[in-house]
Amino acid sequence: MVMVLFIFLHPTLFSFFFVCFLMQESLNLKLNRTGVENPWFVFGVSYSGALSAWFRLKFPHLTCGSLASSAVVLAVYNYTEFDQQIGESAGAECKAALQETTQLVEERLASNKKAVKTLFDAAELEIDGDFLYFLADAAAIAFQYGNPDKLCSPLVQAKKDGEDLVEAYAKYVTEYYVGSFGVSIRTYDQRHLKDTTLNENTGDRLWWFQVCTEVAYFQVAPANDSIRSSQVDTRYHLDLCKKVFGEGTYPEVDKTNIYYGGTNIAGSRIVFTNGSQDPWRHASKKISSPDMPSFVMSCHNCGHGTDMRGCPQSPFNIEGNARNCGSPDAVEKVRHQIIEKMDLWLSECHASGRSSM
Ligand SMILES: *[C@@H]1O[C@H](CO)[C@@H](O)[C@H](O)[C@H]1NC(C)=O
Ligand SMILES: *[C@@H]1O[C@H](CO)[C@@H](O)[C@H](O)[C@H]1NC(C)=O
Ligand SMILES: *[C@@H]1O[C@H](CO)[C@@H](O)[C@H](O)[C@H]1NC(C)=O
Ligand SMILES: CC(=O)N[C@H]1CO[C@H](CO)[C@@H](O)[C@@H]1O
Repeated sequence: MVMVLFIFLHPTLFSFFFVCFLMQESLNLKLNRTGVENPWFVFGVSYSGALSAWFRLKFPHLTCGSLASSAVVLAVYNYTEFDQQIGESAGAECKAALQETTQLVEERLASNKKAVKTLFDAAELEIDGDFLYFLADAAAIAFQYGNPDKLCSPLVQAKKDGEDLVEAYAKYVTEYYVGSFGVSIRTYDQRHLKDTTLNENTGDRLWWFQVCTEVAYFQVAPANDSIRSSQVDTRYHLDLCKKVFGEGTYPEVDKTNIYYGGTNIAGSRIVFTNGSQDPWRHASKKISSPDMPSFVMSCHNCGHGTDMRGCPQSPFNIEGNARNCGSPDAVEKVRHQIIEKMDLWLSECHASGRSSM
């Protein structure tokens, strides 16, 4: 059983090992020296945050420590906390407006499918589940990447003014999520995900393959009080996996969690961080344990990887500024805690002469 995972997940970690090795060689070459072995500290955010923690777990003798920022180390099958966190991050008023919007969209999908999809410039998403998943993700991103007001302010205002919520949401989605955040609608199209030709969007298919075989994080609607459409359910995700990758493709989350330990990861010298508003934080390690401190940054727009990326973020502007976070102090405090741990672990590593390569 473990061997299967060994084949799938291990090559990634093992290729990291080669990257370290090659970087050390090229550094030594550049500085005209031989045989010097630097101490290594691993960094990563999100899935690469999990890889950062797992690399330290599997190669403790090659590393001095790891920062696992918003690291999704726990594979979750039905990840209902994702939607619940969006509700919490949004607050009562915005959450209610989002829920009403979803209900209206569902009604219009039933009465005039083409019109509502066109309103979102998303007529190409023929499968309703894909369209509803796209709309759900558009809301999630505002909280995940530190821009809650871009979504909530106009929506709550539209509700107060008695305006059409679907139109207000469509404006946010087309102007902000697609227009400025820069997401491609094709990302949500199962037909596109089936395309195996290599191009700049190949990553979409690769990510779904990880989701459909190892980690799931199926962002299903919770049974009660959901923001997203209840049509975004377990069956939608399993159906996508089957259609995109073939019969019999489903995520073996238990194997993943047994192999790496999930939130019971038996690592050491790993800092975990999470952002208070981030829907992903429930798949991370939230509780400190000896030698693996976990820090939270709490603020109005503290999201995914805020310690490394600041606020807000988008794919084209990854490095946000901590000064734009609701509480720059909350972020700076965690950054200092990370630096303290790095200093300590690097010095201990140096003193013991181990964990270098
Ligand atoms: C590199 O180091 C060697 C041995 O110390 C020395 O002979 C050589 O001149 C150095 N080369 C450069 C470019 O500094
Ligand atoms: C996930 O949710 C589906 C639908 O509610 C349910 O049938 C299934 O048992 C759940 N699986 C797990 C592992 O919780
Ligand atoms: C459903 O959610 C509402 C609103 O959060 C809550 O008041 C209610 O107790 C929940 N019902 C159940 C069965 O959990
Ligand atoms: C240790 C720590 O501060 N982790 C936090 C991460 O987020 C959860 C959810 O809010 C908090 O309960 C943890 O305290």
